[in-house]
Amino acid sequence: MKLVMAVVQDNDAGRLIEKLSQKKFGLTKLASTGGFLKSGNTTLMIGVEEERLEELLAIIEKMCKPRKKIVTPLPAGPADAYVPYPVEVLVGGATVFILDVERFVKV
Ligand code: 2BA
Ligand code: 2BA
Repeated sequence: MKLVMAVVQDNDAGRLIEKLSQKKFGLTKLASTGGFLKSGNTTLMIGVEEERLEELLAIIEKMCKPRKKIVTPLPAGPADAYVPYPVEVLVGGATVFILDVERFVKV
């Protein structure tokens, strides 16, 4: 078994969860916050049998779209040197970690 931790954008999370539930993937949704944008995103914890891993990854890839976000950096250093240039960053589709599960029990 593998544990997939997928960080996705809130905008994609609802549809993704619906699709995964339809396809009978077990999952837990965690509310999370990106360290860089400091805004909310969604982390899905999905325990999956190895033979369904590629199917799962294909669904995540299909449902999660990359989006551009504009960030205005917060002032740092002397105020008169601060020029608040907005910076464009590309977020997502999804950041996915795949871990080996040593043991999975329901008690
Ligand atoms: P359980 O299987 O005991 O799961 C309880 C909670 O544990 C789940 O809440 C979910 O948060 C987490 N969980 C279970 N399997 C997981 C996995 N493989 N990976 C990550 N987290 C997992 P819910 O998703 O709200 O499900 C509540 C109960 O509804 C489940 O109890 C199960 O009996 C049933 N269920 C879940 N998904 C279903 C589905 N697609 N179709 C029919 N019944 C489902
Ligand atoms: P955030 O940390 O809010 O990052 C949002 C986007 O900002 C990132 O998109 C990336 O394009 C950009 N970014 C992040 N850190 C940056 C930096 N130090 N300088 C310039 N640009 C930066 P994604 O890479 O698609 O990441 C989306 C979300 O996935 C992240 O939200 C974070 O919550 C999570 N994530 C990404 N890489 C991670 C990692 N190595 N470990 C844990 N979580 C990660």
